[in-house]
Amino acid sequence: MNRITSPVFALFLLTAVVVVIANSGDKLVRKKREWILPPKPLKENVDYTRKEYISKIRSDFETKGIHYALEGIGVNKPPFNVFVVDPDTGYIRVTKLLDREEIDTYNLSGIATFIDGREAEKRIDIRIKVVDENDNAPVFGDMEAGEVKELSPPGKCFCF
Ligand SMILES: *[C@@H]1O[C@H](CO)[C@@H](O)[C@H](O)[C@H]1NC(C)=O
Ligand SMILES: [Ca+2]
Ligand SMILES: [Ca+2]
Repeated sequence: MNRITSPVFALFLLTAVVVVIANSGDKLVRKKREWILPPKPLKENVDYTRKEYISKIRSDFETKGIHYALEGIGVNKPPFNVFVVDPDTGYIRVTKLLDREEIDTYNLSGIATFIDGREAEKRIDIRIKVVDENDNAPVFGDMEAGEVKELSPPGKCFCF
């Protein structure tokens, strides 16, 4: 790169730098709006209930008086309270073992509000995927579930 320090090249460089700054300015603003630690997929049948959190939400408006909440199926719609969030820390915990054959993806909304109830941020989509485990292989081969019920009514014992 000897002798290419022409004014034109310098100008080109300067322009490029300006363009990059302009672009990243836009991106920076949007990045600031991302207030989630992206949740890792959770495996079905694995007990995560003792983990301090499986994901965190946090607002940039942060600290004083921000209150966190969740909404969605698995929180305030049945099945209730599979996921809970600490209103102060934004830590999301799971309270049950998950069953992928029941629900394979939880689509939750994270909400951050000020003390006066105003939402501090746009709601954030939190998608939690449940990873499959081969736990529902047929045990009775071709036998239908109905047959099993007929053969063994609940509460009765056929002890020979
Ligand atoms: C969440 O969204 C995905 C994709 O839109 C969908 O396949 C899935 O069924 C949704 N989960 C629930 C519990 O509604
Ligand atoms: Ca299952
Ligand atoms: Ca499974």
